[in-house]
Amino acid sequence: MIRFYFNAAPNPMKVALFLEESGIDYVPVPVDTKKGQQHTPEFLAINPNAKVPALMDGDVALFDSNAILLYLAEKTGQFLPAERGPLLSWLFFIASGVGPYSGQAVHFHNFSPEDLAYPKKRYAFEARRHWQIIDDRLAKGPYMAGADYSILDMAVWGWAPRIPFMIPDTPLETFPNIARLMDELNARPAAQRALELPSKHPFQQEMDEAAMRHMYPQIYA
Ligand SMILES: N[C@@H](CCC(=O)N[C@@H](CS)C(=O)NCC(=O)O)C(=O)O
Repeated sequence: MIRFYFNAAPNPMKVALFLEESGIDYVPVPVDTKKGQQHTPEFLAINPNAKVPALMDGDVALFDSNAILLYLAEKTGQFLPAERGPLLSWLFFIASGVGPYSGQAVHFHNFSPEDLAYPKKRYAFEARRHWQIIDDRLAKGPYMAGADYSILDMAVWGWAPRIPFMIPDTPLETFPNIARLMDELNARPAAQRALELPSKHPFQQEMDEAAMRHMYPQIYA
């Protein structure tokens, strides 16, 4: 049995989409990062990086969203592009570029305790550059891997809705091919179920000082 450790953030949602699309049996386990549940010894034994998502497949512990997507695609044989070279390149590009730059851009534009011009400019610039590369890729075919819907599209689906929160004055439609893919995926019943999953659990909504301490301890160091 698979246990899926999650909250409503972009990286866990990619995995929620795969789990719902594949029909694989799983138990959702909420991890309320605003309450500091990512720092418990039990969770750190699964993910020493203290972040969601994480997954237990029997006694195999997995962490990092894109690694989990690849693992599940290989395990089930579903949503796995046939050509391994491009799959690895795009998956690692998303894991090492799109995700981190997007995360830092969201942070400096929305959560930084100081209004810092240069980090805001650098990360918005880099986020835009990375998303443009994704949009250009999607201009060449319906999906990231070409003809078929795959884990690469799920990895894009997690972060793309946050574009307006990371690049000022930039609605999602600035990237028409990404917007088209989001519309298509969001219309899928599996995406609807994935999006509803967090609302079935009582996650703390308020970003109070305790939540800031759990999630951004460097502010108080
Ligand atoms: N590289 C990791 C990043 C995971 C990550 O940053 N997760 C965020 C949510 S999207 C998190 O757990 N934040 C809580 C915290 O930093 O305390 C992945 O792709 O899974």
